[in-house]
Amino acid sequence: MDLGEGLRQALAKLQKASIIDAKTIKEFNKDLQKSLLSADVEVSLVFELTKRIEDKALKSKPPAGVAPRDYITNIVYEELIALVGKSYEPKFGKKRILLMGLYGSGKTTTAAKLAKYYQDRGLSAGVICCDVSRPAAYEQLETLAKQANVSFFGKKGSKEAASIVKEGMDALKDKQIIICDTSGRSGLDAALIDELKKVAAVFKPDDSILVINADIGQVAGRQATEFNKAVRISGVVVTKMDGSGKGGGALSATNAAKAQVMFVGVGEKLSNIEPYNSEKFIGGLLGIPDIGGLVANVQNAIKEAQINPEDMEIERLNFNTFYSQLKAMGKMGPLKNVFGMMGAPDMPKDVIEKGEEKLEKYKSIIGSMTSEERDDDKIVHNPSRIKRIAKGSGRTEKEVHELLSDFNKMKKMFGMVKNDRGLRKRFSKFMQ
Ligand SMILES: Nc1nc2c(ncn2[C@@H]2O[C@H](COP(=O)(O)OP(=O)(O)OP(=O)(O)O)[C@@H](O)[C@H]2O)c(=O)[nH]1
Ligand SMILES: [Mg+2]
Repeated sequence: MDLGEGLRQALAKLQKASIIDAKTIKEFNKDLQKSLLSADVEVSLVFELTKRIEDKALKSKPPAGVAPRDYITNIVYEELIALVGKSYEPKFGKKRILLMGLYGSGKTTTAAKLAKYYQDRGLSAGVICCDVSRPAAYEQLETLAKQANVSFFGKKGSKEAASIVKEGMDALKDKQIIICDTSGRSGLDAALIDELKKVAAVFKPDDSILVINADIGQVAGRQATEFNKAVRISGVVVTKMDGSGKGGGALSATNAAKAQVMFVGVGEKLSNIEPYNSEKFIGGLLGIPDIGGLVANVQNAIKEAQINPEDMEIERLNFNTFYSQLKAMGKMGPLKNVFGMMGAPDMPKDVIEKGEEKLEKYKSIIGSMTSEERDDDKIVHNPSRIKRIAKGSGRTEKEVHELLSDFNKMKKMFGMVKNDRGLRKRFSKFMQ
């Protein structure tokens, strides 16, 4: 099964769910795990990802106006983006690009594709054939260069990659983009490392790119790490994304190996290359072509909720704000039904009814707290502090405990209000 199909099915199920609870999330995660694993995404990455989705989905609530399933979709989307790594934005300036990789990974094709890509965007480009092991490498790149309408340099029969590149740089010195194709091997052996190092020493590439075939899946990570250790790479091109079900595995493993995916090959034609765009990739997988729009909406709503000043007011419940809230309630007169009218969860009866009475008492108790204690209720829960506060305020320890318990009740209610945007609005209006 290809990664896209599995994900689309899992997401479709989630979108159809009438309620989204822990069970729904768990089921979705199971499907997600199955499809990621079948796309060759590394097992620990898969489990870390679904754990994060579960945590985020269950511990936070969608902001008003955002449907739970869109909210969850956004969480899944963000996690998948984090899994497959950042998009790449090519810079359009003079540069030398060294391509390397194992047999058949797509180096030669990519050399011509990249040269065309940059030339189509206004930069002059040329390619150098430094593959000294494959018999027809010279002809292959020469033909592709002609098709791409870019310059070509090579030395038929020469086995000296480093001297070829030196001459090639000279021959192509008026080109803004120079791309060097190198020999492939069945593995990264000492001879290949040596050859690549010699070429790099002369060529001094701005980008050293490892070309890998999407079909190798998670092995891409190990390959990126090994090449990076041996010859230092600045990024990766993943080819054959068009025909592989293991693209997700290759991208995630590359990202886990801390290598940037720069371009992806998406077909055999010379124009079939694009800068890596993880948003587009994930949108395609999820089968939501307008995922960008959906996600932007959800993200805006989340951002709005985060910068809401009412939110901050509620966040800062400490003994100072507790006192002023009690006072505000006192001014409202008969408080009994106010919270009910707002649609708030029930504020404990005695806090509401006796709020006014308690004000004086609480004022003196809070007055004997240190400013540290007023800021952080947690440290007050301590027998010697309670004793000291009671003594300082001329109140009993029981009364201090009473304050602490009322404070906790209000804090709990604030928590509920905070998580409900509509309620929060009404509440903050009422408190002003
Ligand atoms: N479908 C598809 N085919 C590709 C893509 N990139 C390369 N190919 C094909 O993969 C095959 C190998 O590509 P090459 O560019 O010759 O690979 P290479 O790494 O230079 O191979 P060696 O020089 O033998 O190591 C060719 O048939 C290409 O047409 C791609 O993005 N999509
Ligand atoms: Mg080649």
